[in-house]
Amino acid sequence: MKIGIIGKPNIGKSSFFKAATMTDIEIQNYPFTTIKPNIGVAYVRAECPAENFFKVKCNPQHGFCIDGQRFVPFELVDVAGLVPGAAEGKGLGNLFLDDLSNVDALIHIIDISGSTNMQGEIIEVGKNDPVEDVKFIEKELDDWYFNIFMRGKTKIERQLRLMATDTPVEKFIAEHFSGLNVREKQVIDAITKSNLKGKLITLWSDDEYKTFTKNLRLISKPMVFAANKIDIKGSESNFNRLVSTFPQYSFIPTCALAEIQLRFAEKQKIIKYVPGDNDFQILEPNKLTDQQKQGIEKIRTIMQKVNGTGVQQTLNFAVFNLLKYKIIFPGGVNKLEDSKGNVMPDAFLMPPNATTLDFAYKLHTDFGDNFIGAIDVKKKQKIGRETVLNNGDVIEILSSK
Ligand SMILES: Nc1nc2c(ncn2[C@@H]2O[C@H](COP(=O)(O)OP(=O)(O)OP(=O)(O)O)[C@@H](O)[C@H]2O)c(=O)[nH]1
Ligand SMILES: [Mg+2]
Repeated sequence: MKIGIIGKPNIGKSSFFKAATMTDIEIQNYPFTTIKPNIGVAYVRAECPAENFFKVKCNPQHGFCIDGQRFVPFELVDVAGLVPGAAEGKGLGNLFLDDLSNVDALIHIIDISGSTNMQGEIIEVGKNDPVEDVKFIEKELDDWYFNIFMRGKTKIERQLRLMATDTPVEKFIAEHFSGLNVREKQVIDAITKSNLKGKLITLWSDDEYKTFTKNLRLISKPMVFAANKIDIKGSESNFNRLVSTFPQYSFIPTCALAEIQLRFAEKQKIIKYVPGDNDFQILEPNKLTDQQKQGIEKIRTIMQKVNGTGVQQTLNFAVFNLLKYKIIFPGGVNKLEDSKGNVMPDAFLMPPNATTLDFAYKLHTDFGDNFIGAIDVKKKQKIGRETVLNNGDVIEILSSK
């Protein structure tokens, strides 16, 4: 599972990425700092059943656990900034959208303080309207999908003519969009949402092509908005205006800069901070200068206002709300450790409809092929192969081998 970061230049995409992945990448106060994509590991935060349910300490082999909060890894991608007209080659163009073609969801970062213009140049706070930022990125993404569709339309129509009349069009459209990770089910949903069910593709109007590709984009690349630079004065009123202008979208106030500072202070053991918390504790006040203390207290004030820095909240929203993924833990009724004695070492992100059998296959092909049953370890109950798993389940797979 992979999530991409998108937005115009110089608004904090790489800062968000750096805070989430703790990798050392370039951040500058001018546009087009990032050209080649940054790919890294971010984490989604969830209650750890080891500490919260079984009351034992865990030893994660992937990700980590702090105070009973488990951090499960997934891939995050940060790309160059988009400018209006990118589809026609403006700025760096939109070729680098290909770097986002296989992501499952998008985090669209905007400068909520309105202090960067459409090209990403710094301007007076409040001079840019973030409403326009939302609109133009949407247009670029819509153009991206529309152009890909139009390039393949003739081929799709020809394929349909050659095949039996009952061959579903979604098969060909999904194949054409396979580079963007689009699945047949998503094409069907987009056709239904566009009121085009049953209408021959050759009879769709130009407007209907546009509606369909927009819906396909929304369904196959769901998006959450991170309203970044919320620390800058005047941002809050912009935020409220944005929320009321686009009631259909989700906006999370963020301060990527603060999250970077907190995570580095935590790494140096200056503070105790669990990513996603709305507060932190200073461990070594003597090691801080007055200026540093002032800086860190300023961060605390922002966090109290908007309930944390918003970075972890955005990552969690993308994984759990947009994609509806679930975290499933392998375990046994009599044994929570692996062969090396690590307690609940693994946690897996599974798609929304994943069943017990899917989980068995995820663990090992042999478990899937020789599946004879499974146990919900928390409830100590047998469950069937078709049971859809719940977020936070601990599952034991019983296999005949
Ligand atoms: N005040 C404030 N500044 C921020 C915040 N996040 C990032 N910045 C600043 O915004 C500027 C741009 O940050 P980057 O992370 O490089 O932005 P980007 O979107 O990756 O930029 P490009 O790669 O050039 O498109 C830097 O000066 C950051 O320090 C924030 O939450 N608050
Ligand atoms: Mg960047």
